[in-house]
Amino acid sequence: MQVSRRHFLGALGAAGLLRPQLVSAGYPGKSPNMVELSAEPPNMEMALEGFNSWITPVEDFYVRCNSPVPAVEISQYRLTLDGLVDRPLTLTMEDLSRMPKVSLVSVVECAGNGRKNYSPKISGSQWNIGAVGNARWAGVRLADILKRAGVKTAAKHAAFDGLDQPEAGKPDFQRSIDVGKALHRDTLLAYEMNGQPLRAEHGYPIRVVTPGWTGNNWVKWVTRITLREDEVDNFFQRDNYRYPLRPVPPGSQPVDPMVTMAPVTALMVKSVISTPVNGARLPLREVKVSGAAWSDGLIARVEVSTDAGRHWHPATLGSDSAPYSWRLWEYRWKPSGPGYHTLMARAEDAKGNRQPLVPEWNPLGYYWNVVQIVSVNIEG
Ligand SMILES: Nc1nc2c(c(=O)[nH]1)N[C@H]1C(S)=C(S)[C@@H](COP(=O)(O)O)O[C@H]1N2
Ligand SMILES: [Mo]
Repeated sequence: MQVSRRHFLGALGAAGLLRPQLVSAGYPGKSPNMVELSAEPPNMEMALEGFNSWITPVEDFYVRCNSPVPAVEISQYRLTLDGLVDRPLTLTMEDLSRMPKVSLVSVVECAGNGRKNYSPKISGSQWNIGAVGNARWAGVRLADILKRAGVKTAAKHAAFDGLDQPEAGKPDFQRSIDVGKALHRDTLLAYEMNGQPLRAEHGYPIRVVTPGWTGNNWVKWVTRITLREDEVDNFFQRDNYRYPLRPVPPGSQPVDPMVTMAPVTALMVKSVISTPVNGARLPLREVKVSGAAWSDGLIARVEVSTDAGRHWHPATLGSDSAPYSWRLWEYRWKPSGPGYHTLMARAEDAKGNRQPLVPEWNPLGYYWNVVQIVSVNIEG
């Protein structure tokens, strides 16, 4: 067995021997290839190579924290369920670990992934392409807990609060989802990511997993679930993570977001070309064009154009597939000759949704899923 240097150092780091050297990308134990947006709170995106692997290793997985990562003493941890329920509950980690364990693979993508590319520019984290990853999540069904508490018929939304405390002057992070999604059998309170306990920056000990939905709904370090009639009254629900109900002209300001905009929920179909990289100089021989594609459900096909969109060819989909996972794909391209070539990939999901050919600007910069353009020089 070959032990890569990175894994070897990782093992030493876990033993606390090499910590200073491992402080990379602003957070201990994260791959040095990650692109750091801010060190504290930690915000970092996956490098392009991450799209070459079906399961994203935790060290490569993007991190998005609105507030500093909280420290948790597991014996003190409690999960409270209250609001419009028949029997309010308080559960320990021990209680949760005794409930049936469920596991599934799902993409999680930050709604703002790609924001950097919108024009006119939009303020907020300037994510480029890697605020997304595909992991195996395991935990308990949120529905199992909700059923124990008994959801009253008046309850329409489930609100989540986590242990993270905002920095001075900033709002707390709270979010709600509609009760239908909360009761969906695939919505989890997860305690594992890729077979390991969640790491601190990914929500230890418990996070919400809403498969097929954007990252803002995947509340980390969750300690309180409140059933409500309406959406939670919080900045991150009211004024943020909302998308216009009707398309708006580029550059317009959000107006009355609770009326004219809806929460960002289901992922939109998207594909990324990870090889070759934009600007690559390649010899004149067959080129592997590859990457990943995802949506809020299954991917039906990916097509590749190597002539600026005149012709499209089916890509071969990877064998690894799960209902909410991304799908790897590849296309073997025989360049017609030397020179500058423009490559594109477009995905279609099982519901027939396709990627747009031009960006659809929106005030808060969400759902960037326009067909990506990669240009390469074939030498000769
Ligand atoms: N408590 C809490 N949960 C949170 C956040 C947060 O700031 N606080 N960020 C959310 C956002 S915007 C995203 S995209 C995902 C990112 O999850 P990750 O850091 O595990 O990749 O967590 C979500 N859950
Ligand atoms: Mo996000």
